[in-house]
Order: sequence, then structure tokens, then C-alpha cells
Amino acid sequence: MTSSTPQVNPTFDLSSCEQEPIRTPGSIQPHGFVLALDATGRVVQASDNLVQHLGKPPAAVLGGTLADAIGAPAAAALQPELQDERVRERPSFAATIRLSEKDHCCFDVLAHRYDTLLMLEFEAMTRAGAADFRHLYPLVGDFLQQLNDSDTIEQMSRTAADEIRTVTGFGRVLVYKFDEEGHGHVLAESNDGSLPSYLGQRFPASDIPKQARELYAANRIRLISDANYTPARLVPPVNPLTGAPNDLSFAALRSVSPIHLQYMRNMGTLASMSVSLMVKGRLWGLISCHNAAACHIPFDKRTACEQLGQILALRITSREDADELQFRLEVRRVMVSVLAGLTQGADFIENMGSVFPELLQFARAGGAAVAVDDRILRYGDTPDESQVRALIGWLDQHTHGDLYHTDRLVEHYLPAGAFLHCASGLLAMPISRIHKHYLLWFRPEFVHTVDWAGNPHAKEAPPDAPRQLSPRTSFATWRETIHGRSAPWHPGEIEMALEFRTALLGIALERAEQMAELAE
Ligand code: BLA
Repeated sequence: MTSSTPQVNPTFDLSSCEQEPIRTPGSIQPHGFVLALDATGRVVQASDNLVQHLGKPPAAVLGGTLADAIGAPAAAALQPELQDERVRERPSFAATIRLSEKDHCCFDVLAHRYDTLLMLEFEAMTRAGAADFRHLYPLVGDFLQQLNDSDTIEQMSRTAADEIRTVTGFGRVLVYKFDEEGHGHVLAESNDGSLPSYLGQRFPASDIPKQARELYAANRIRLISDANYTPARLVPPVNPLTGAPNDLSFAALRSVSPIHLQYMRNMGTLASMSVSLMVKGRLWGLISCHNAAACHIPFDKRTACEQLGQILALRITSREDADELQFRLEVRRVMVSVLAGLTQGADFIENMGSVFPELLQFARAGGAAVAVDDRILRYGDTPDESQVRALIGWLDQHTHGDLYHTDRLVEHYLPAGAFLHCASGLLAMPISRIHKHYLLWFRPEFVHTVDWAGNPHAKEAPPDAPRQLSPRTSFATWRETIHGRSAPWHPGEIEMALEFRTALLGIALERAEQMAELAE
């Protein structure tokens, strides 16, 4: 299906997603159980699925010691790992313990101290899931080697996706990058064919609300073992030491938003794991893993994936830095040759005209114009002279002498609709502190299509809560055609343009002084 830039239906309230209290759900995923201890070692809170795992209700353990709850041998095995200095804000592995002799009832115990409590999370282990470090370590070594051999971010991402699929056994692993508007773009995919491919697809920013992105920047990995789970509630329902809902930001078993669970079911994925990719302190993207059937990934494999994600993020950082440096060097080289050309003749505006080809190259533009007093000189593909004059009048009123750039001029200045083809993008540089003198660069319209996973504009409302947003039900490719935009301006280009402006103003000043000397 094709469309031209429709708007999100205004009757739905996108902010409802941002109200989801994801850090304080009051419950956990039931593939494990939780005991929360106070500073004296007393159990003050427990999850209500204790019955399934330990055969006794929370009431039977509250107020007692850890040994009362899980038996003296298991508590003794854990105790050395629960010393103050060992337990951190993020869960770390304490021990694998067996809680019953009858069956293979083993648990990985994770400990972290947060929100005034010592949280112990007992994750039920399945034998098949256990990692073998004799296999994991060589895998990580191979991964580093392959990353070094990859040139592009796409290749590196593909290597990481393959590796994480090997470690975890997930059916589909995607590497997903956020753009400036927060939409995600699938850069790489590793897929065993059990789920449809999403390579190249876009996912709208609203699929992952703001508070979730903030949490994922702090806590770098999460696992949802079974999107059909029934949450296990904490008993009592609030942290007894603070009287407020427990902050489960770092708990591995944190129950996730029911809206997101619906999203997963709509997508046909019952298990998911995502690893945050942090580049220069910012959530750059996610490694997003899916499985059609429920599955559990034990802590040690998750930790290996978290580390693979960190390594990938470091490589992305250095690749981006190197590309940026290369780009700036190139722009600077062109800028130097433009400035050299400008000092040649006597007439400033004619000098400008002589360096127009380099000026276009400098800003990767299709056209440029220089306006000094009443004279306007144009080069390449530009609006006509009267249109440029009107545009300068508008810039003068709205931009207050600052550099102005946009990749969608028509959204700010309606008359630009008449010259979209040559000037959907504009970089406007005032080149005098007193007069209406401007250097303008125009970028042509870049009509392009974006393949979304489902129509991002057709938000759906459940019948019982018509103003509340629910996840979409279709992820079939939906093609959108974008009009009225140019290629975006690169931050490096804007910085160089500012430097260029300083140099130009310097030249203009020198020239004015020379003229004054001549007049004396
Ligand atoms: C969370 N949404 C998420 C997460 C992802 C996505 C990755 C993180 C949780 C996880 O690891 O699974 C979205 N998942 C995706 C995308 C892909 C994917 C884009 O696999 C692409 C391949 N979601 C909606 C709407 C709302 C919403 C309309 O679509 C709100 C009304 C909410 N998404 C939502 C919430 C969370 C979320 C609240 C947080 C879940 C949590 O951590 O508790």
C-alpha cells in the first residue's frame, strides 16, 4: 500500500504508553521467584508463585530467615555471596542451588541491592539451557576476530546477530538502529527461517515509549520468556521498608508491560530478549531476539550476549568516529579551497560567483545563491530570483542572524511548495552582521519510500478503551512515500558552515579595513 505522509490519528493518546509504570509493575515473570530481605536478613517480601516453586505460600516465609525459607544447606551455599561488598545495584550471579531432592529442581540465584532491599531472584533452570563456557569462550574469540574483519556497521551487526543466535538458539535476531526521530531501522538480521524477515524494515518510535528507552539505557538486557505468562504478584504488594511500590528497574524477572506482551503476541513471538547498544552514552539501537515458542535463556548466556552487545557498541563507536573524521577532513579541504578563491579579485560578490562549484560541493547542494545588497547571484538548481528575494525577507524576520538549516523547508515556509524539486532543503548563512546579506544552499527534494513493519499511522484502539492506544495487529510491509524533504544536513556540515562563516566575516572585515585605508 502507498500513501503520502499521513498524520497519526489525533483521537488516540500516544502519551498513554508513556504512563505505563514499567519500573514498578508490582509483579514478576513466573519462571522464577523472588525473596526480598531487609538489612537484618529477614525475608520481608516474596512473590506469590512461591507455592509452585517451594510448595509454601509467602505467608510461611515472611518474617523468617533465608534458611527458614529455602533450607539451611541452600542458604549456607548462598551466604558468602550475599556479603555487602559483593552485592551490587545490578544483579550478579550468586550460586546455583538445588531446592528439592526429588527432581532436578535447580535454580540460578541472582542477587542485587536496590530500593532498600536485598533482592534474591531464583530462576528455574532447564538442563538444556545451561551454558558451557568451554564453548562460549572460543565463540567470543571468533566474534572479535570477525568484527575486526568487518568494514561496515551493517557487516558488524550481522556478525553480532549470527553470534547471538548461535549462543541463544533464538529463531530471529535483529540489529536495530534508532534515527533522530526515534524510529527504528533493521540493519542486520540472522534468521533460521522460523519467523518472517524484517531486514530493512522501519518500526515507529511509539513502539518503544520514552520511559522504556530510559530504562533500557540504564539496564542493558531483558528477557521475556513467555508472552502468555500470568504475572506473579509481590506479597505484600509494596516495599514494606518504604511503603511505595517496589522499583524493579534492575530485576531480571521484572514483569513487563501488558501492552508490550500483546505486541509480542501480535508479532507471533512468544519469547524475546533485547540487548541495548549504547554509543557515547546514548541508546543507539537494540539487538532484538525473537522466538516463535516460549524459551528461557539462562543468566550466563544472557551475560555473554550483553558483553557481545558491548563489544559491538564499542566497534560502532570507533567506526562512526572514523567516518566522521574522514567526512570533516573532506569538507575542510573544500572549505580551504573556497576561501582561497574568495581572496582573489576585488569584488566580493563576483569572487563568490567564481567559487560556486566548490560551494556546492562543500554543502553537497544542488544550487546556491549569494545575496549582497540588491544583487542576487544564483548557481545550479535554485528557486527563481523573486522567490529567493521573498525567502530572504522571511529568513530575515524569522532567523535573527543565525545559521538556519532544514531538510523540510515547506513545513516552515509554505511558499516553498512552489520549488520543492530544487529547494526542499535549505542552509542559510547570514554573512554580514549589519546587512541582509546571505549565502544560501539548496538541496533538492529526495522522494523516497520507507518500508514500515505495519502501518505506523493506523494506531488501533481496543473497543473497551477507545482513547487508549494498543499495539498494531499487522506487521505486514507497508510502504510510505515521503515527499517534500531533502537529504538531511549532517551535524559536521553545520559545524563547518559555522567555521566557514567566521572565516568569511573575517575576510569581509579585512576588506572593509583595506577600503577605509584606501579612502584616507
Ligand atoms: C517495549 N517495545 C518494547 C521493547 C521492544 C519493543 C524491543 C523492549 C522489550 C523487549 O525487550 O522486548 C518494540 N520489539 C520492538 C520492536 C521490534 C521488536 C520495534 O522486536 C522490532 C523488530 N508498544 C506499542 C504501543 C505501546 C507500546 C502502541 O506498540 C504503547 C501503547 C508500549 N513497548 C511498550 C511498552 C514497553 C515496550 C510500555 C516496555 C515494556 C517493558 O519493558 O515493561
